Order: sequence, then C-alpha cells, then structure tokens
Amino acid sequence: MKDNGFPIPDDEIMLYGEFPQGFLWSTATAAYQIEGGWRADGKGLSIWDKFAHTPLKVFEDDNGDIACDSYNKIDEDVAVLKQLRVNHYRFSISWTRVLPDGTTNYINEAGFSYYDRLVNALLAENIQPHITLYHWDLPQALQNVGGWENETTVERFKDYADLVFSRLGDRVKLWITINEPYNVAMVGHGYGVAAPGISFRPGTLPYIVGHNLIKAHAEAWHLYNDKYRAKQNGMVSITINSDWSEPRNPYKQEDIDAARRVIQVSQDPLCSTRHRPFCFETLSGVSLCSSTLGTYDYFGFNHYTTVLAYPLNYGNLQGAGTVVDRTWLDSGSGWLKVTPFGLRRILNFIKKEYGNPTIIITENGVSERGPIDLKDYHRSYFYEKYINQVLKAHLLDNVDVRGYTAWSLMDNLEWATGFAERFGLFYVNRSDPNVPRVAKESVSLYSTIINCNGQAPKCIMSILKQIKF
Ligand code: PNW
Repeated sequence: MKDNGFPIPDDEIMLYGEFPQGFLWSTATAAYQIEGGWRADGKGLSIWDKFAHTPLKVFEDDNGDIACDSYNKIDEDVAVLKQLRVNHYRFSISWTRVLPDGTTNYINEAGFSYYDRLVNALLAENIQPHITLYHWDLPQALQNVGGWENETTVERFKDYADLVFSRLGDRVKLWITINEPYNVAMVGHGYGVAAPGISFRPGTLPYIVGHNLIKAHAEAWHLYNDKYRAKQNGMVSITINSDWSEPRNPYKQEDIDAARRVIQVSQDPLCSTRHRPFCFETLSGVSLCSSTLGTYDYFGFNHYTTVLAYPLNYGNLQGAGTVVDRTWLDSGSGWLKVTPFGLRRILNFIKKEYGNPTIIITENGVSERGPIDLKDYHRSYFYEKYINQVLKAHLLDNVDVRGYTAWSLMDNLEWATGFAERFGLFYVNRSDPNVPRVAKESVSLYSTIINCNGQAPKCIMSILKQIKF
C-alpha cells in the first residue's frame, strides 16, 4: 500500500517502552458537562443553559442543571483523580460562574471561590491544573448582542482571560484559550446542533465566528505574553480537534488530495502556511492566519478517530466527503470508530506540517451507550492501543509529544446526545442523590499505564519477574 510518506505502523504489535520522566498524564472534563449548579450562588446563564432548556435540542431533553454535581463535589473529584494516578487534570471554567453577564462589570466571588478551592485541592495532591477558558458555554448576555459573530466578544473574552490569569495564574501553569474552534464555528453556527444552535447562514456565519474565535485566542495569548508570562511562567495554547484522514482509494490521487483537505480544514487555525489556500480564507475572505502565527506555546490536540476521504466538489470549490471502513470497531458515538493507527499518523503529520511543535494531547477517548456495564473492556482496549501509538510516535518517530489526556474522567452530559453517550473512566450514578462516582474496569488499566509511564503488559511482566515462586 502507498504510504503517503508516513510510517506504516504495525498496528497489532505492541511497542515496549516508556515515556520520558515528567510525561504529562491527564484526564479531562468541561464545566457545562459536569458542574451542575446552573444557578448556584449568582451564576449567570450561558448559551448551553438556554439551548438545553429548549425542547428537542438535547436527546431526551437532558440538561446540565445538575450533571455530575461537581460544583458541590471537589473532594470526590480529587479522590477519583488520585485513584487514577494522573499528574494533571484538564477542566474548564464556566465564564458565567465568574462573570454572570460576561463582562467585568460584576465579578461573582462565590463562583471564583469554587475554582480557587478546586485548584488548591488539586495542588495539595500534586495534580497540576490544566485550565480551558472557553469550552463552549458563552454567556447568554453576550449571545444576546451577537455572540461570537460580534467582534466585541473578542474584547470581552480578553477581559475574562485577564481576570482569570490574574486570580489563578500564580498556581496554574497550563492554559487553553478555546476548545475546538472548528466545532464551535461549524456545529454551533453552521449545523446548529450545538449552542447557540444557528443553522440558517451556514455559508458565512461559521467563518465570521471562526475568525473571531481565533482573534480571541490571539488576544489572550498576547495578553499573557505581555502581562503575565515573566511572572507566572506558564504556557498558553488553543486546542484543535482533528480526525486522521486516509484516501478512500489509496491509489487515486483525487482521494489522496481529498484526505489532505479534510485535515487542513480542521487544523487550519494553527496555520501550516503551506495549506492556507483551502482554509477559511478562501471561503470567507478573512485570514485567520496572519493574526495567530506563532501565538501558541504548545500544540493542544484533541483526537478520536479516522475517516476515509473522497472528493466532493461544489462549483469551483473543492471539498471532501468521508466514509468509514466497516471492519473498524464501533463505539457509542456514530462518528467514532476505533482506529488507533490514525493517532500515530496524525502526530507525524503535525510534526511535519507545523515544524515539530511540542504537542500535548488534550483529549482522546471512547464512548458506550446502553445498559450500564462497569466491565468496559472496549475502553481498556482503546486506551491500550491508542496510547501505544503515542509511544511509537514518541520513541520511533521522534514526535515531541509531552502529554496525554483521557476524555473523560467521568460520564457526563455529552452535549446534544445528553447522558446517553458515556465517555467516562468512572460511571456517575445520577439516580442516587449523592451522585457517586464508580470506577469502571478501565480505571485500573489506565492507572497501570500511568504507573508504568508508558505501557501496561511489559510493566506487569517485570513485576511478575520479581516475584519468587
Ligand atoms: C469533544 N466529532 O468534542 C469535546 O471537546 C468534548 O467536550 C466532548 O465531550 C468530546 O469531544 C466527545 O465528543 C467533539 O464529531 C465532538 O468528530 C464531536 C466530534 C469531535 C469532538
């Protein structure tokens, strides 16, 4: 098979080895998906509060009013993180919990206190916080004046970032400005199946929104650089999501080109200069690239799956359609097929295209649906195979990957699909008033991989060897 210049991994063969000392092992959540406390202690409403309270927008009309009740469960959350042995925890701040109307006119100290206590509780256990400022829950008050379509939201975001850096930056050294700008722009403002749920101007609105999101990121990065970096010495990035994409027919040049376009579209905000023509620029007349070049301290990367691409052209615009291979294992999410090889390939792609950046994998994980079963062997399989591909990328391909984050710490509100799709390492029993977190089988696999700093079976073998029978 043609290799397109990327290493052809021996998927089935596990590589025995370790990550370097200090490798970042993490797991992630997002505020709206876990916190609950939707009106607690003066919190303002976000576009997700409104969207989820609109009938028929979320599966079974689920909402995040209570979710996993993390707003009241700092100790429980830290306890399960400890059980996992992670050294980092990625979570997001709810903008309206700290600034109820989105502006700095009024600071909600009770809301800040939650994050302050959470950060301190994490640090007390030697778990470093990795904070996302914007994981999709824009203040509704800002949406009322146009939201991300309105350039003034960029200023509001900068003020919000300034406040959070000033309050938490003495203790927090890793930041993400915006989670998945592509999904915010396309899913929220093109398809309309995420908040704010706009779908009537798919030809232009997503591109205006994308432009403002990237500007907001760049403003926050520059602000940190100018005002906080010298003192706080942290790193600020954006998190980009991208599937890996293979040509549907590896012998067809059009399919090879289409596969490349699929990746360019989602990764464009970070601008590998070579592939700008197809990106947002061509379609919207705005360049996301000039304002952002160089404005990230590491490449934050969310990855789940692989697709097979073929050309789909609209007039003189070249697009791409995608299909999947029916032999790939399913998950609880229609879009997510288990394809570990794609992770090594896309890490190599990023290394090549973006000049060997420092990469932190900020999300990777798998879901299930249906009856609760704590024996989640599919998830253990997923993590073992995907993490081994990261190890191969690091040891065999010299990709500068410094960290791995499992999505998600616990089952939570999976956006428009509600609580039905479950990505958690821990099951959350939401019908019990105490909302307990219960470990699934995969917890022991992931914590063993972390403990061995790379890969479980070899480590278990070396432990076994030390046992005298
Ligand atoms: C990410 N896709 O979103 C988000 O950052 C999380 O909040 C979310 O829970 C997680 O992935 C699982 O879905 C994505 O369709 C949503 O390719 C959809 C896609 C990718 C990422």
